Amino acid sequence: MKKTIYFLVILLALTLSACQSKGPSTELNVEMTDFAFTPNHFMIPAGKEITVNIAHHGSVVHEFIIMKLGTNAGDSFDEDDQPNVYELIKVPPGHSQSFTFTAPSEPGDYQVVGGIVGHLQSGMTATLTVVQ
Ligand SMILES: [Cu+2]
Repeated sequence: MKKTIYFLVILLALTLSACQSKGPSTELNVEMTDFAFTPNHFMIPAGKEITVNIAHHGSVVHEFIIMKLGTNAGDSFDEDDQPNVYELIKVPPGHSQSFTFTAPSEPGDYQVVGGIVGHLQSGMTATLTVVQ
């Protein structure tokens, strides 16, 4: 009997943690390294205030740029991409900081990139899915 209860408790814990990682969240935890975002897919609810907790483990400045819906930075982020920026967060190396922004009101997949020269090409890219 004890074993059954133990098993059920573990099962419940696994189910709860699985649900949490799948649904949209108003709190994003992002790890920055040279040169990646971990995780590289996020899901947030449209129009809500979002908190981004960034843990920067890299050795150079990194950015977390959310591109406007329907746009992407292409092969590299440059001057032409500036008007398509929805939100830009810049983090110096060794800093772990929290930021807030308002989620876009339109559902869809938004591209996230590192905007510093060479970072996008090196793998700093992610997808932000906005759901209604
Ligand atoms: Cu970067």
